[in-house]
Parts: sequence; C-alpha cells; structure tokens
Amino acid sequence: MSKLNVLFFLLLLLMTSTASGAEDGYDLWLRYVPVENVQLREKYQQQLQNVAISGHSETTAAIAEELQRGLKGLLNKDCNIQSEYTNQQVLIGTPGNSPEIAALNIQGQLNELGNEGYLITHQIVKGKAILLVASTGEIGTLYGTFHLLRLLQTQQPLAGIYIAERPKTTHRLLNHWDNLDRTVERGYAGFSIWDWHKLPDYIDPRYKDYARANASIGINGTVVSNVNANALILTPHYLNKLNGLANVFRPYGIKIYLTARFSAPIEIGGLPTADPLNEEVQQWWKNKANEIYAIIPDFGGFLVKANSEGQPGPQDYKRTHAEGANMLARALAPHGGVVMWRAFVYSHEVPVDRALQAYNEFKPLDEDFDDNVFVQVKNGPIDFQPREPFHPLFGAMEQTPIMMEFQITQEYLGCATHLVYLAPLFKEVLDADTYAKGKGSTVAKVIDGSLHQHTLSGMAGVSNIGNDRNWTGHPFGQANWYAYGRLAWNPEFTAEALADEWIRMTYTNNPAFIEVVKPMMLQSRETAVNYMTPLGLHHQMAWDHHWGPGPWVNIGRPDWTSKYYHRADSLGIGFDRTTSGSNAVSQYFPEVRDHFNNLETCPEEFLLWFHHVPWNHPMKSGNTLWGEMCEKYYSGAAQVKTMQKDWDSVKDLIDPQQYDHVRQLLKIQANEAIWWRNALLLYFQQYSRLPIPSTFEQPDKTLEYYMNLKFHFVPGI
Ligand code: BDP
Repeated sequence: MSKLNVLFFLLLLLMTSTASGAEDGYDLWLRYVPVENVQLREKYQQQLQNVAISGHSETTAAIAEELQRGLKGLLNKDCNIQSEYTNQQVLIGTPGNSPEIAALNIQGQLNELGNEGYLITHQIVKGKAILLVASTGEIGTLYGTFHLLRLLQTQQPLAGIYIAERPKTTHRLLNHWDNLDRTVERGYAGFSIWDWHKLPDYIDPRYKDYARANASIGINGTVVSNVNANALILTPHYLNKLNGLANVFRPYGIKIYLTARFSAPIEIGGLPTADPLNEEVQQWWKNKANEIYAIIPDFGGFLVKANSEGQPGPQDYKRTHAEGANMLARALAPHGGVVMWRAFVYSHEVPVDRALQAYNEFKPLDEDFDDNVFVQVKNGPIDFQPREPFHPLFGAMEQTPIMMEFQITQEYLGCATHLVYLAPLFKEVLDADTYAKGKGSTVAKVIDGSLHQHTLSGMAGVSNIGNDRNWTGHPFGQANWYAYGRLAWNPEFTAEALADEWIRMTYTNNPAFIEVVKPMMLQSRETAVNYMTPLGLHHQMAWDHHWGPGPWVNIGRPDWTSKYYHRADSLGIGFDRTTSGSNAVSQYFPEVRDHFNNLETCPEEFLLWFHHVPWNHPMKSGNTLWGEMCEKYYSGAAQVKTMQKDWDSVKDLIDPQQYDHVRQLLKIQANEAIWWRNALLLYFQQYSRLPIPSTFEQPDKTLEYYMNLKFHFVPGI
C-alpha cells in the first residue's frame, strides 16, 4: 500500500468508527453490542432465531422494534420476528392478543402479576417447548422483553428459566426540574431535553430513546416541568406541545404529569384569588383538568410545591395543605389522575428547627387527604444531603399514601463531575426501620404501600437528565438513573446487584473490569460523605449554587446558612436534636428516637446530626472527635486518588473515549475533594483550636483563600 493509501485507509477507519457513534454514551445501558462470550452468543442465536410477537398495537410495534434492534446487536444476526404465532421458538404476548397464551394454564399466575408484571418461562405450545414472555397487559410484555434483553446483555443462560416479576409500586416517576426556557434547576447535563419551541411538530428522536430507557427500568411516569412551577405550562399553547410528547411516551407505558402552580387561576385564569375553598377557583381547576384530559386522555396528574421557598399555596388563604391538595384531587378524580403534594415545606419565619417542620405540618393532616392524593416526602428531613437519617414522616402517616422523593441529580454530591453511585444512599433510606408497626417496618414497606395497605404507592426521582450527548453529564450518572428506576420497581434490589447489571450492560461483562469498578462504585458514596460532610454534618455547601464547600456561609435566612447546621463553637460541634435540644428525635417512633437520642447508641454517621459533641469526645476508633473528623476528611480525599488508580488499571478493558471521559472527571473530583477537605477542616479548626495531625499532608492554602473563592457562573441555578 502506498503512503497515501495507508493514510486514506486510516482516515476511513476513523470516519467509520466515529460515524457509528457507539461509544459516546448515548446508548446508555441499552448498548446492544455482540455478546462477548461467543459460545453463549451462538447458543442464543439458536434459541432466539424465530420470534412471534402477538398483537397489533403501538406497544407491540415498540416491542418488535426493540427486540429487532437488541437481537441484531447482541447476537450479531438478524432474527425473524413475526406477529402471528406459527411454531416459533419464542412467543411474546397477552391472553388478549394471543390465542396460544389464552389457552395455557397460566391465567391465574398472570392475573397475580398484573398488567405491568410478566412471566418469562418455557411452556408447551402445540406440543413444542417454547420460551414465553407473557403478561395480562402489553406494557407487561414490553417490560418482559426488556428483561429478556437484559438477560442476554448480562450473559445469563435461558435454559430452565422462570422469572415472575411484578412492580412493588404503582407510580414510578421521574421529576424533571426543567424550566420553559430550557434551563434545568440543579441540572448539570446541559439544557432541558424538551425542545418546547419546536414541539409538537418536530419530534426529537431523543424523546423515543428517553421513553425506551425509562421503560427498560420500569419508569411509568414523568413530571416534565419544574416544581418551582410556571403556570404557562397549563395553557393550551403548551398543552398541545405536551401532546406531542405524550404520543411518543404512550406506547412505552409512560404518562405525563405536570407541576401545578397554585396561583395559576390568578396568573392565567384572570381570577382575583386562588383560594381553594372559592367555588370559582374550584371550577377553574375542574375546567383545566377537563381541558388537559381532552388533549391528553392518559394524563397522570399534578405535582405541587406549595407554601415552600416562596411558592404560592393554600396557606396564603389560611387553608391547609389538605384543602389545597383535595381541590386539585377533585378536579382530577373523574379522569383517574392523582395529586402528588410535596411535604418539602418550611416556614419563612423559621420558628423551630427546620428538620421538624414538615412533620409538624403534615402529621396532623393524616386523615384529611382525598384518596387520590399522595404526600411526596424527600428521603431525609432537611434536603437531599450526602447523608441524612430517614424522614420521620415515613411510617407516621397511616392514612395517606406516602411517595418517596429521591434526588438523582447530584445537587449536593458534586454535580456531574463527581463519581458518586447513589444506590447505597437510596438503599440506606429504604432499608431503614421506622418501627411504625414494630420491628421490620422499613421505609420500603411504607412506600410500597404494604405497611399500611395502600393501593397507591410510589417513588419519584429528581432527574439528572439533560441534552448532553450522554444524557447525564457524568457517564456514571447513568448508573444513578438506572438504579433509581430499578429500585422504584422493587426497593428490595441490592445496590450491588444493580451496579453489577449496569456495568455489564453499559461497559462489559469482563470480570477483570467488574472486579475493579463495582467496589469502586459501591464505596463512592461513602467517599463523598467523607470528604464533604462526615459524621452527621450536613448543609455545609456554598451559598446558592451548592457546588463547593461553604461552612462559613452566614447570609440570608438562618436556616439557609451553614452555621445554623454545624453550630461549631469552642466547646464542640453538632446540632442538638435530642430531647434536651430541638427534640427532633421525638418525631421518630420510640425505638428509633431512643436509639438516636442516646449518645452511646447513636450511630456515628449521624452523631453531629443529633448531638452537639465536645471536640475531645472519644470515638469508637479511639480517636477524639476532632481526630476522627481529620481522619474522615483525609480518607475521603485519599479514596478518590484510589479511584483514579483503579480506573487507570482498567484502561484497556473498555472503549478509549469512555475511559478517558471518566479519567478526566476523576481528576476534577480528586482536586475538589481536597478543596472540600481543606476548607472544612481549616474552618472548624478555628473552633477546635487543635492541629491537623502531622501524619497528614497539611493544607497548602489558607482558610481566607477558600473563603474568597468566587464563582459567577455555576450550572444548575
Ligand atoms: C432544594 C433546591 C431547590 C429546589 C428545592 C425543592 O436547592 O432548587 O427548588 O430543593 O426541592 O434542594 O423544592
């Protein structure tokens, strides 16, 4: 080959590899590349050559399209997919769309699994053993199909398979904090994926890929607008645009929900009031609901942030949260919609410890909410901190379905530059025991409705999705979206199992890679806690943008300052929430209250959340409190260095572009971990007046340096 030819060949190679765009992260965990184990791939090829997908709906078409795409990629071979069953090896369908499935003796089982549940097993059809993916609902068969593809992606054998799945919750939602101008509140992955200007005429292919990704993990609803709501989203102009999205999402079982600005009757309705007991206002919302359902017949309902952080609400008219929620619920009820009323409220007057306020407001209203109202509660009593004890409202409201609100976007966990796998955080909360009905009354059982026998149950996750090519900014942000959806489906899944699945589907099944990356993910949340807010510290972030450290923040309302939370003084540090302090502990059931209240039994990870502790307090490790703080901060920053080394060690095992993206972000994280460590320790040292042990590398900058850092443009505000 001449030099020119070689150059041309190389160029061609480069062009074809980038044109395929396979490794830019866009495909998420639906990365259908040939099964690495060749023997297994050949086996799958034999087992899945001919497939029948019964039915002629948009959903069954979506199933066929997904399977075609998945099998072609995974098996590296075109499969034969038909809509009529004629002796194929695989049959996907419902008793309603497939006479063969209707004739099987599995109807009782299918009924138990419900419309969204599914069965994957072998059955004899017309004398031949075939692989069956069946459900009573077509959405169930879509979920089953994604499960089947996941089995292939994670290299599971199909022989003797028996999978019976049903979601543990009825409502599994993403909450987008997306504004109409396409900025995303606390979003770090670019702008909103909703292109309002071009909708509904231009349907970005991303909408369908968004629906596919969500359906693949069982998410069945999305609130597309910010909780700090704009009433305009409820006007016909936007409702027509929403219809464009709803049409794309429907085949994938995803309903659209909207945030309802409480003052909308004034702002877009021209009424003088938004008082929920005013008949005209009630009628306005009824008309609005009718109008929405005329355009989007399967509209899901409203999410509401009211009387919180300046948002309007029923208390503006001296009405209760329940009166406000019920007014909306009654407008939606005839159409089957629900209201998700947020419990994230705290008063402007700051009368008591902010941690107490949601419980104080909502617990007395337990009997008052209509049947189609959820109260949506953040995982902890303050605000999505790196670590919080579970919110005391879990278990406390027997009559009301309580929906979990997690934050997938990393507002307080390093935005989209820190690798922090959030499943351990989610699980810590879900597995916590409320003792509401004695031992074993976990938060998971509260939110899946089983503890208090609710038919409505659910979870919401504040989305980390934006229009970045890889959706979430940090490639590992995808794992948090994934794990959230899977836990909303079943809170019993483990963080480890979900990390394992996600790694295999997103990167590789290579054990050498998994052995390194899985432990790295599982440790990463504790690492972030260590370099940000160990031992129960919380709310120590910078003013407004919440990205870097700011223990000195002392402006604005007291409960927006860091000092309000750390309470450091010459004697010690921590917020006394015991029975002799703010008494927040007493909002928990007695077993939990006593556990947290007692300095001896309070877990050290919540020590400074509940107790004000002297600097020389002896810790379990033998260190003093100050010594332990130093240890934690230094180990956090050191752990990020270890993550860097671990990641370097797997360099050759995955795509170079993917490897390099994470490598660069880890470098940022390593620097920022030191920033957090130094800023916090130097700041607290003013009070402890104790040295950072000489065994540790001393900070090379002064406290003043850190305090004077100013950032004018940080994403997410
Ligand atoms: C806080 C965020 C703020 C949100 C608020 C909420 O900083 O942007 O509006 O939560 O959940 O953590 O309403």
